[in-house]
Amino acid sequence: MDRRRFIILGSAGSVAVLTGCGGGSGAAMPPSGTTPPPMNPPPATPASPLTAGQFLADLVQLTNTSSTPGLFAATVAAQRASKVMLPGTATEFWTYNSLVPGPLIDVYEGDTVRIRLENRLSQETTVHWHGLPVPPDQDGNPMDPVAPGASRVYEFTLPVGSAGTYWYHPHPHELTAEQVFRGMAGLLVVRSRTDPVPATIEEKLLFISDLRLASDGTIPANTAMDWQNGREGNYVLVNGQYRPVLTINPGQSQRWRIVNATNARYLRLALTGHTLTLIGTDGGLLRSPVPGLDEILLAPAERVEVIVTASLSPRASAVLQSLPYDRGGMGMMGSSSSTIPLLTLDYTSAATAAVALPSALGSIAALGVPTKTRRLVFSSGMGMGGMGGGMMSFLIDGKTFDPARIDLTSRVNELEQWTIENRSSMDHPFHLHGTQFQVVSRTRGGVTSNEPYLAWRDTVNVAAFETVVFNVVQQQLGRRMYHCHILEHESQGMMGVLEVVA
Ligand SMILES: [Cu+2]
Repeated sequence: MDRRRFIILGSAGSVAVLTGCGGGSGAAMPPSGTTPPPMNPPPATPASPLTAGQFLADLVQLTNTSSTPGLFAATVAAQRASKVMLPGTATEFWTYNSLVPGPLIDVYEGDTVRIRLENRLSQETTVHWHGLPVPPDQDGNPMDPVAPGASRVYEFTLPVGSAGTYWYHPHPHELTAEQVFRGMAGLLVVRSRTDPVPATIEEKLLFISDLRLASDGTIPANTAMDWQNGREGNYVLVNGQYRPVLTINPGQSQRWRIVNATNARYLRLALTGHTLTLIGTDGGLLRSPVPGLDEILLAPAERVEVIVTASLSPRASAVLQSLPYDRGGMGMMGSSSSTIPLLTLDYTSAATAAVALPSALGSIAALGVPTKTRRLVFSSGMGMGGMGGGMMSFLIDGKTFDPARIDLTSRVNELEQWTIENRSSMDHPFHLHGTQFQVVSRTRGGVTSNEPYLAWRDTVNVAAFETVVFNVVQQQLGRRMYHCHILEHESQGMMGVLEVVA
């Protein structure tokens, strides 16, 4: 008998707790499993689509339960919850605190963050603090799982200089992809008390995720093709909403922090009738604004901060959309060739005086001259056990992930130059835990382009047959993960372990 109880609250952002014993998802394929899933296409878009055009909801903030200055303490429960997506139908998600997306963690540089994770799922999980310089044993490595029914405390202090736009998501061995596509991910903003961007420039948080719904409102398991290409849904959501509306006053500037929290979708962001001014990347502000951008490519796990200035007439309207992008997956013509509306920007009639953006933003400086170089190679090959063949495996330096193996060793505080060469015909976003790096150059088709400006990143797209060079320093001892952030690739082992030693 199914003992789960559904309590539906219904409105945007609110979801209800599911109680009772549940099995697993019942459908996810263990990446290393021996039974391949059917090579079936994703279910068709449900007949009654999601409701579009609601006002963009603010993310629900995680409440700080501490009264101690400088300490942010809270509990986050990994649990199933349901939310109405298709009219009249409850969709079961896996969530943090029953919220889709997860609660916003809004903290300052210098704060100590103490988060208790309670795992009420039926499989192990972890919380990874994507991009933050937290100690390795607090970073939710797959080697440190929290068992079903168990809990643990993650604690770390945010150093001065870490202000930026981050996110958190699970990182358990082989299970990351499923836990994220079922809803587990949230935004984490680290603020500076000396932020050079005027507070009169209103901030908007846009947390973009991908959802696939079957016609019965359930979230289906990955198909074999998803495990190959990375899963894309049939809806792209902003703050958990489908094509919401954001308003802006004529003349007003807004600061948008945008997160690509999808498993595998590349967001080639463009705002019709407008250009974007880039002011920040994953790990914080650029040295100065980069204005006049027609589009920004945001690979899975990347973040940007942009200034949008309302330069059109009162009552005008614009659409934030994702333009076609070919990332090289097999049979992906459909998804890569379409333009996807994400959000409508509606102008009010009340003009607002423009606020000038300072020409000097962050204090980012070049890291210097590396004293060690290393090279990593992305490749793909025919995997084993695919009946009749056809299943690719995705490799780093010819290997798949082994949690017991140390793949690379770095000396703490040594400046290294990493070269990531992609010998496969698909794009792969490279992510390194525990620190931010600076891209130096990118080489494609024999042409090398130096990076046009300094930027802190923890994730960088390495396009098919491209080579990317970056400089990086690891500042804490212990084991760090590096991997492809197409989460289906990560969960199948396109990942390695870096040990940072004294
Ligand atoms: Cu990949």
